[in-house]
Order: sequence, then C-alpha cells, then structure tokens
Amino acid sequence: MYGNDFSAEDAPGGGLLGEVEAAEVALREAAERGRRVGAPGPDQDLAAYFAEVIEADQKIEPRDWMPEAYRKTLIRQIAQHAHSEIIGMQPEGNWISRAPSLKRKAILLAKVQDEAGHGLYLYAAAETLGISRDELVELLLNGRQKYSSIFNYPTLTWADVGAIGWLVDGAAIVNQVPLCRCSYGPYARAMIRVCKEESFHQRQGFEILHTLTHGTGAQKAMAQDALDRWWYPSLAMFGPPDTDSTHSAQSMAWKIKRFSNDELRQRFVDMCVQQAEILGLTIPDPGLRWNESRQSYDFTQPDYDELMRVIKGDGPCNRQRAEHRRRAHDEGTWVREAAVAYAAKRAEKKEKVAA
Ligand code: BYC
Repeated sequence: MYGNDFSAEDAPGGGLLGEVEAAEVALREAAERGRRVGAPGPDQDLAAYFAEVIEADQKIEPRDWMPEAYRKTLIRQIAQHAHSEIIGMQPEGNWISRAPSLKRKAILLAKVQDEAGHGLYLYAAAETLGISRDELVELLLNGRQKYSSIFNYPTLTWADVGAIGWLVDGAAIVNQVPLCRCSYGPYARAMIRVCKEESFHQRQGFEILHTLTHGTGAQKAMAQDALDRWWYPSLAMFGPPDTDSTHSAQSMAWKIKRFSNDELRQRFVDMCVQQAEILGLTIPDPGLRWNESRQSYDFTQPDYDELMRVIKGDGPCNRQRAEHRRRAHDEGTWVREAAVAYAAKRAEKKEKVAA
C-alpha cells in the first residue's frame, strides 16, 4: 500500500496533480515572458489597464493598481482560506495522541503540521494586500471572518481521520487546483505548493480507509459510518448553489474563481464515485446515478439550510473550535513575544557588525 500503489487513473487526486503542474509551468512561462500588457502609460486609465491584464490572463501583483473591491474580495477569500487551515488542525489534532500506531501518529503529525504551513503561506499572501497577520487573526478570534463550515463537525472515530483526508482534502484539492490559475499572483503561487501537499494528504486518508475496509467487519463498518457522516458536509464545502452564491459572478469575471461552486461540486462527486468503489464503500445517496447525456453523476444536494446554520455559528462544534483557538492564541503569547525579542536582538547584533 505504499509508494506508487495505485494506477494513474485510480490514484486519488492523480489527474488533478497534472493540472497543478501545468499551472506551475504556465506561471513560470508568464514570469519569464514578462508582461505582454506593458506598464500603464502616464495617461492610461488604471481601471482599463487592470481589465487588460485580467483579459490577457496575466497576473496582478501586489505593486499593481487594483479596484478596491478586488482587493477586499481577495482578502476575504484568502483570509477565510488561511483560517480554515488553522482551525482545520483541530479535528485531526484530536486524534494525534490516539493514532493506532507510531507510524500513523508520525504521518498525522506531519499532516497537521502541513496545515499550519498552508495557513502561513496564505496569511503571507493576504498580507501582500495591505492587511497584517495580527489584524487577520483578530478578525478570526472575534468571529468577524469565517472559516470553512466543514471543521465544525466532530471526529468521532479513527476512520474520521481517513474520511477527512479522502473527502475533505479531496474537496479542497478540487476547489484549489483552479485557484493555481487565480489572477492574483501571490495567491496562485501559494496554491501550487498547497495543492501538491494536499494531494499527499488525500492519499493518506484514502489509504487509512483502504486499510480499514480490508480489515475486520467492524473496521469496515467504522469506515462506512465515517463516509456516511462526512459525505454531505464535504459536498457543502463548495458553498451555496450557484443561484444563491453572492460572490461567484464577480469573482469569476475577475478570474479569482475559475469555476462555479456547482461545477466544482459535480467534479468532486464524479471523482469520488470510482474511488468509493475501489474502497468498497457505499456513498450514502440513493439518488446517485450515472447520467449518460450529461456524462456525469446525478446526486442529491446537501442540505444548504444546514450549511447556512453552520456558517452562522450554529454547527455541532463552532463554539468549541473558536474557544480552543482563542485559548491556543493566549497560551502562545509568550512564544510570539520571545520571537519578537529574538528578532530584535539579532537585528541589533547585525547593526553592530555593520558599524
Ligand atoms: N464555509 O458567494 P459564495 C482546507 C460563505 S479546505 C464557510 O459562494 P465565494 C483544509 C462565503 O464566504 C477549506 N463559509 O462565496 C482541508 C460567503 O460569505 P460572506 C478552505 C462559506 O467566496 C483539510 C457566502 O457563504 N478552502 O483548507 O465566492 C485540512 C456566500 O458564498 C462556505 C477555501 O477557503 C463554506 N463552506 O465561494 C485542513 C478555498 N461556502 O463572506 C484545511 C478558497 C461559502 O459573503 N475559498 N461560504 O459573508 C473559495 O474557493 C470560496 O471562498 C468558496 C465560497 C468556494 C468557499
């Protein structure tokens, strides 16, 4: 079960990784080529220039002029994304001390640590838009910025760690691969690295479930129970249906989002069906069936009223997640203070050497 243990088509996220590599090549080529749309002339309308860069599929960089609403939308989305990575450490962190073997514990530790790293890349990308990390953290702690709905559900069994890897990281990849081509350079570049790591995360979740489904009857039942509980919340991660999505149209026009919420949700369902078959698990949807004319699966939509309730703070674990984050932040004060003191000391030393 280790190494290249699935054929290219079977490998969870296998095809998507190819798209990440293509996006990375496109980013490099664009950087080497320089801007086809040159710098704005002295009399050029900045808004027209911005529109031209977007139209030419080139990147907006922090130094560039951008509409205030574009900047605000990016801060909202990137911050929400960063907060999700940080809060997302909690449900899995819950199992680090109870992982069933030393090897599982080491893998889970590394994965949770990766999520912290993703949060850092994303906070750094948001900072290029003129907001500080302290401000962003404050907005999370006082509940004025959101994080993904999915992390308000509990992890009741070890199989939930597998389901999070397979489904939640799987949904995250499907959502994030197109963000590698986002029009804002720092976000696109952060996404390339994040997606590569998420693809490993998805595989580790798939592998946990594969082990359970090939174990005892009780282990297989545990895996099925986890899928039953995580399936619809994972579908809801993609956001409200297109008809109710307030930001999609504008974000797509700005090429921040490349596909709508419903398009990505459909892509995720289509990807999971085959993988569930390999696992020997049943997706808990009696309405799931292949639609020949659409060349996609028909499926039952998640409960969007539940999604809205969870987003507004009334999910099974919202309070617990927020309290835990606030406590961790308070308990980490001394670490932040020590890091600032250390940086000041080093700067002072450097100055003395230079003098
Ligand atoms: N949860 O107009 P819409 C991960 C909000 S995975 C909470 O469609 P947009 C990880 C939305 O913010 C998760 N809120 O919005 C995996 C908006 O509210 P406001 C993180 C949600 O932005 C494993 C309102 O509903 N991934 O990191 O065009 C381990 C209307 O929605 C949700 C990302 O953040 C939700 N599920 O589209 C550890 C990816 N869905 O702000 C970590 C980047 C919607 O108007 N984000 N809302 O009050 C995106 O791609 C987009 O922001 C979304 C939503 C697709 C999520």
